[in-house]
Amino acid sequence: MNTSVNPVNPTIAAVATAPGRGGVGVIRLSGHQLLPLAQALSGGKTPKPRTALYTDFVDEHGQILDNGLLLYFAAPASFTGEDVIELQGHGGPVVLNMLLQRCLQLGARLAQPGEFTKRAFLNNKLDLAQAESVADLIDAASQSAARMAVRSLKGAFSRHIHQLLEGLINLRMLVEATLDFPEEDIDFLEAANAQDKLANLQTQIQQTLLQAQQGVLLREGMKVVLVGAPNVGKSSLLNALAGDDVAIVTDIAGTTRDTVREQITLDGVPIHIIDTAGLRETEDTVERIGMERSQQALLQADIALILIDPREGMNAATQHILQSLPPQLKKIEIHNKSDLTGEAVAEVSRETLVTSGQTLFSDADDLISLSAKTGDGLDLLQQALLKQINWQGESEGLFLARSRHLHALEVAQQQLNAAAVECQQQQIELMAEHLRLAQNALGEITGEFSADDLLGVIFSRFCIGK
Ligand SMILES: Nc1nc2c(ncn2[C@@H]2O[C@H](COP(=O)(O)OP(=O)(O)OP(=O)(O)O)[C@@H](O)[C@H]2O)c(=O)[nH]1
Ligand SMILES: [Mg+2]
Repeated sequence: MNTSVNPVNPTIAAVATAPGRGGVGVIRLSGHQLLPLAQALSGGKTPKPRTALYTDFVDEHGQILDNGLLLYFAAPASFTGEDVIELQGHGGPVVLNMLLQRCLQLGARLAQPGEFTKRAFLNNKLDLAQAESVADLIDAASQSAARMAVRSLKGAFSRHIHQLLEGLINLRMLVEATLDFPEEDIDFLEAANAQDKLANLQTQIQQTLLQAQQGVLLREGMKVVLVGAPNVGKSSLLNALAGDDVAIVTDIAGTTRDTVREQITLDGVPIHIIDTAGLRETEDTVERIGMERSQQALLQADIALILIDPREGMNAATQHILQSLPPQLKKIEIHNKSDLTGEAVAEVSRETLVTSGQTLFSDADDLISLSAKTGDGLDLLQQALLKQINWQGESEGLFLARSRHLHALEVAQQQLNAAAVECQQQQIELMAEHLRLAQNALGEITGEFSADDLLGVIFSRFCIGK
């Protein structure tokens, strides 16, 4: 029997639970008119919509494959807006695969990553920002990120964008009216406070952009790379920050050969820390490759922590690599082993160095003296990291933004600024065009103006079954 009656939108099926063993495993199906498929799977039973049906799941000969719950959601009252069936069976990979094969035999095909959510979007069950927050919720690296993702999923971010859009559309109506009825000249716009309305929109979008920048941090975090000469304590600092023995620490110079990665969260922000091989002149091939990797890691970093033992200063190899770093890379110089060197645990900025009597060996703007071994001064480093990325802390207005949203907001802001210039010069036609482009940019966030290829990119990053 083939229940896939609509060749345009075939029935899709996927294991929705994570791979591996589990108490329960879920298979999810979406398509048109799935009742016959449900009957075939359950050996002739007819499930009621939104009611759990406890049943055997059977093959084409009536042999029992598994038993569990069958949930049937009739279109359009489902996640995707189509008929949806969920099979909750036993969570073993073999039994789930047998069930999945049975669904395929009944006419379903394997779902692509994100295809369920994509259908929900195409059927107007979610807008694009909400659809993205489904993936963000699943990928959330911290509780704060998860809370923000749920807020977006429930439409907080979309409502915010719609509010902006509403203001913008109101303004556009005024401006377009001026153009359509030439007798309504510039005085008409003045009387309607068009300039104030535009200024108000500019302020709102500026605030939204700031929140979005914070939201991107919360979602994507920052990459921090530890560099320095061998034995300065890079791996010890990684372990101290992670609160775990992630990397091997010994007093042998050249202990770390490969890059070691660990993720921690600071105040909800995911921080990806990369420990690298110590930098020095060496004939050892493995160590040399390790040093090349250190350099590569630095190129992808947001912040470099340059570790130094102030008694030794910076060695030539570290100096050499630091010179080739991208200028936008933020740097913090760390004077480690304060328990041995006697340097006071402190955070000092470049400007106040003279009064503190300490020396900076790099071109970093910030110096922190600490001890990776005792943990003294670790809190100063944690605060400095959050300060470097300008993290303001979790707040109600925050939403989990993506770079895509940031870009769209920036374009909208530029267009509004350009519209303000044209407004002042009484170039109403040009003003109208900039406002139109600003609206398009905002519309991209919620998916009102999204090209198919953009949708493809967004949904392909989801997991299968979602
Ligand atoms: N007293 C003291 N010892 C430290 C401190 N930090 C690290 N050490 C010691 O310094 C030695 C080297 O530490 P590692 O963390 O392995 O140094 P590394 O920079 O990772 O060295 P490589 O991997 O070889 O580049 C070890 O014996 C650590 O115990 C510190 O703050 N105080
Ligand atoms: Mg090391």
